Amino acid sequence: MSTTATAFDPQTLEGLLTDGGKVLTAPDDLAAYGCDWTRIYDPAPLAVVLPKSTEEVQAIVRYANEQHMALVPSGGRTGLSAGAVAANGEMVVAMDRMNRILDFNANDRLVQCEAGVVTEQLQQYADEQGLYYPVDFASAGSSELGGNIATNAGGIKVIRYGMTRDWVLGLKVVTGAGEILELNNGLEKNNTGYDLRQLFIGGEGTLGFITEATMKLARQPSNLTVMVLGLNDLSNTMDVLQSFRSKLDLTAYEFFSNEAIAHVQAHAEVPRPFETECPYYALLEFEATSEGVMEEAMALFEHCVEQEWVVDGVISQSEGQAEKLWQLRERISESIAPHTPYKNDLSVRISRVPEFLNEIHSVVSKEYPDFEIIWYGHIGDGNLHLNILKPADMEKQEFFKRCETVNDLVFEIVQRYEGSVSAEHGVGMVKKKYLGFTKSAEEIAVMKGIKKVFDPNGIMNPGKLIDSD
Ligand code: 2HG
Ligand code: ZN
Repeated sequence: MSTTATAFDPQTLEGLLTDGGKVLTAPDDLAAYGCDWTRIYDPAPLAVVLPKSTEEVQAIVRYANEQHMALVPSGGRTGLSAGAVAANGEMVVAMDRMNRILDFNANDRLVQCEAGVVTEQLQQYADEQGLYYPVDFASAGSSELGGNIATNAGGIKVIRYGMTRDWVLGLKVVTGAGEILELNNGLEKNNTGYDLRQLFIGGEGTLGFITEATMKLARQPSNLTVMVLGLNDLSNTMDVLQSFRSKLDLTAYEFFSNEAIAHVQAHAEVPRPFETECPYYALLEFEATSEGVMEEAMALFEHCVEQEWVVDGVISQSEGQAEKLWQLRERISESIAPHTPYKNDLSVRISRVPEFLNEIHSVVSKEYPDFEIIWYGHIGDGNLHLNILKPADMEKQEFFKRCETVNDLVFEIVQRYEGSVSAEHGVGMVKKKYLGFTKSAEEIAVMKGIKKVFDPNGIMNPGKLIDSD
């Protein structure tokens, strides 16, 4: 079917929005709502619609089915795989006005939210209740819950708390066929066959739109303490991880290269953690719940130094210091953004990370010796962010084209290591053509069959994740 509407009349659509939703068609709005943080594609939506209720979303989906109109869901648009890009005359369905926290129950530790609730808003709300929403990442101030769920967002605390999927106990969705489904109703246990909720989590809006979610909250962590350690050898990051993990429950185990720190220093004036310069750094975090835990952490640090795994290190003595040390990791992405990075978000089993990284590094640097390669990521989850920076004198399109030529080599390594071409950023438009490096043809065929069930006319976020046959 055609994914572009032929005769679109904003007033007809607005007439269907009986709860106060609205339609935008001004060029500035189209430009803003038509793209995410990927910045590879030029935004070209037909219009933007901002519904106020699930029933309005249902009316929009039914209208789109009648009109053969493609729909693109839009949350905070902080994605990095072009999952929320409208570059082909689609209608953007933006959840910004569905941003209310609807209900909270302290006994259940559940909070019911509309899809447009901003991640930080949920984190703050949980804090006010004396609880904790643990999914966290640098874009928490802009990203919206519906988008987090649709992309199964990960972030910096996955080693302890898992991905967004682990916190969703209920969903309200509008399917591509225009049906409203209420899935799982906040139940912790519900063993009644297929769990359709899980298909919408990480489904990238290709099956339907999430309009509400019931999220689980955790107890607040206490006295989070951060260590940054300098290492000479990448393989030692795994020795250090195993040592610390054997005695402490880590809430984070992150990694970044010396080149990454140099960019943060230049961009954000964040000081180095210590004088000694090392090729690699690990950042770990744990709850220092007692003096004993702190002593244990220091003993582990000394052990790692004795083994010559760690060259130098620093430990936070206050919340403020912990936050400063986190900036070394959390501000990398924004610091390299001016260099138009080409991004890959890869994962393998954690034991294989060092050899995997080294192999990819040598392939990319052999092919493009003049390109700067920046490595960082959630190494405790086996998740590495590979960013290749654009040389200042090279055209953006030319640069991306060259990076794509090396992708086949990179993804061949991913496939050989049985890893993933997208660990946490999703597939969207950017990684769609590489899906076969991680999923088998049979698995992709089943995914297409599932899409057909929920979205028979192929109007939901077409061109993302998989093509409907
Ligand atoms: C992070 O871990 C984000 O900082 C962004 O997932 C990664 O910019 C990137 O490549
Ligand atoms: Zn990340």
